[in-house]
Amino acid sequence: MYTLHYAPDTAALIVRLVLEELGAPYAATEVDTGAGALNGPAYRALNPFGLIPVLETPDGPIFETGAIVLWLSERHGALAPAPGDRQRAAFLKWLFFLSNTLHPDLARMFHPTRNVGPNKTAQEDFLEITAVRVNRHFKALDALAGADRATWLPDAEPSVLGCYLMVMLRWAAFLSAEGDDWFDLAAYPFLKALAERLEQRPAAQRAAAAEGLGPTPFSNPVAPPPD
Ligand SMILES: N[C@@H](CCC(=O)N[C@@H](CS)C(=O)NCC(=O)O)C(=O)O
Repeated sequence: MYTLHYAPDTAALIVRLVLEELGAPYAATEVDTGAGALNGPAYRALNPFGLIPVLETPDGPIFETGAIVLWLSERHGALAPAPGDRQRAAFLKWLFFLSNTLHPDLARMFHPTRNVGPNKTAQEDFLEITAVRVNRHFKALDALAGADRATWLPDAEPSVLGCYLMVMLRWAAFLSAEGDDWFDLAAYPFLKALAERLEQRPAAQRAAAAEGLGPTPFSNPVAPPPD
């Protein structure tokens, strides 16, 4: 039994999707971010950086989304090529691309003030430059999904990469709607097809229901209901 510390529609959704796809038993504990729980000693004991998600496991609490999903895939022997498999190198390369490059770019776009300060022009420049980068990332991922589906995003099977990528698509759609419509999933036909396929999976539907994300959480996300 794992415990996932989450807030709705955060990076914890990636972990929840993986747990649901694995069919692993877990309890989900919502972090009361509004009440400052991320700064409290109990949460800091789990993650000294005070960020979501944390997964409590028999091996101790794990933070960092990429580390959690990699650990889960290894522990359960699923959703990724196993260590030693010839497809492992490609899998790791793209997992780290998602967690080290795409994820931080998108995450920074949610917090322009935190990243470039209060100057509105600086914020607009920052968002514009980052949006160009993010679209470049999605273009590479779309080309890969089209050219090399069998090796990194199995067509019929879910994967850790698919779970990660779906939440990134969701965030891009929200950020774009709040900004100047810089992201259009239709421009990435292989990612769009993947989103439409993965969101119909029972695991994705369960995760979406748990967090109130609507019936098409990846291909056509609607904002979660207010608390
Ligand atoms: N690199 C971390 C990033 C985690 C992260 O930034 N989580 C966000 C939610 S998606 C958070 O906890 N934000 C609270 C805050 O920044 O105060 C990971 O991959 O888990």
